[in-house]
Amino acid sequence: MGHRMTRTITTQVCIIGAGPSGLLLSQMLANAGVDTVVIDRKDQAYIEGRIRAGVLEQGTVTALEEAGVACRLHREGLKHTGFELAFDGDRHRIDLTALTGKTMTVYGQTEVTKDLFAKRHADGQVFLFNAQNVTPIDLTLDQPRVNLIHDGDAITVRCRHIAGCDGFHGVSRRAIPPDVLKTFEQVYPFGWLGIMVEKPPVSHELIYANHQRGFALASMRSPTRSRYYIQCDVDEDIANWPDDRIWAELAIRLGQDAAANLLTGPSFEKSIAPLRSFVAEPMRYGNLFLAGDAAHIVPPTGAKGLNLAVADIRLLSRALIAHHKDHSDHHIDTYSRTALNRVWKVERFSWQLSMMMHQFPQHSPFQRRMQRADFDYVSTSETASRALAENYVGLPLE
Ligand code: RFL
Ligand code: PHB
Repeated sequence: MGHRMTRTITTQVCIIGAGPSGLLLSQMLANAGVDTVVIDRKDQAYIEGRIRAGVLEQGTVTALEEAGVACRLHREGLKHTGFELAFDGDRHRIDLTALTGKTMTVYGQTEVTKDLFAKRHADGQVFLFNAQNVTPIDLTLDQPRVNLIHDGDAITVRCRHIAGCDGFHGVSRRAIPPDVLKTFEQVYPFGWLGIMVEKPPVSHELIYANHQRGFALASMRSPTRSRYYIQCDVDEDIANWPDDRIWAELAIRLGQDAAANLLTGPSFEKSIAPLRSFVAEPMRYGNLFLAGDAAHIVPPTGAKGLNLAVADIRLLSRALIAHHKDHSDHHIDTYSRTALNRVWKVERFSWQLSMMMHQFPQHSPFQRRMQRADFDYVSTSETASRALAENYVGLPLE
């Protein structure tokens, strides 16, 4: 197939992926005077429409503040000082603020993404949307490149560094030679069916419930918009879950008290997400750096995916700025080790909370009792509650 034109673009850092990781990185680099080009295989409307995370750690909010994109977040975000755990109808509140001095903020990933796009466009950021055949090459050379097809033209982006922010299904991680890349994975035997509803949430705080019939989560996006999840089979046909069945199941799993306050209505988004734990090591190969979902996946139970991505970007932006502005490679050389150190701790927390809160088909009555004991211990021990809270509000950057 012939291409109309061949074009070369030169920049300092080529960012693959315009999700929250790639957008925030380009913003932080731009603020420091480092030039980037951002490539995505989708377009802006598609990226802004992807409904995913909803809960931000204080460290994430600080990063967005420092990047200069937290104005609307401060206006519209909901501050949460705690959340609830439920086990077969019994409930226990984790007072995050009393236990850690910190809060969480409910503000959708869709909104974070919109705010970042607005600021990047205002600053004149170069984006290449709907890019095809995106291929990072010459990764161990001082001038790596990213080749792609854009609007029928063959484009080469020449740069000094490449940031692989292209999510779990992206090309960056796969560009690392197989004898260098180590991956670690656990797939869970269920998924989360999520719905969005234009009704006030059942409770002003999140409720994570483990019930004999499976996990359920009551979350929200605003005082008038709620987000619910229930555990289902991974290969479940979504057609088997009309809204009525979801509401009936939520009423049972969240427990009687919650059921009494459940405001139902038609859902306007419904999808099933698989649950996975995944880590790729190292997060750097030559002049390619992985960040966010490109390098690791956590099951959503701990609300950590987006927050972990932002933590990576804080470390990576520091490293790239030090190189391009201060000619220091210390942070570049320690990026993978420093990031992975935190990644594994967040993986541990997300895995542990997932193990505690779901119904596993293969579980024996003994393992079921272990989950109950976990819940009872957290409910009665301030030390156990604090350990959970410390992880939930977000571990220190390093
Ligand atoms: P993204 O958001 O996947 O963005 C990657 C971008 O790369 C593009 N891309 C490519 N571009 C060019 N060439 C290619 N070959 C490409 N391949 C892919 C894609 O089009 C996309 O635009 O990764 P990023 O930026 O690292 O962000 C990570 C977060 O999106 C993710 O961790 C969170 O959404 C996870 N997550 C949650 N995280 C939280 O912190 N708190 C939560 O409450 C939370 N809830 C969730 C979640 C994820 C969920 N799903 C559906 C996976 C709830 C759900 C249901
Ligand atoms: C969400 O509101 O989408 C959400 C909240 C908490 C989680 C996961 C997802 O742990």
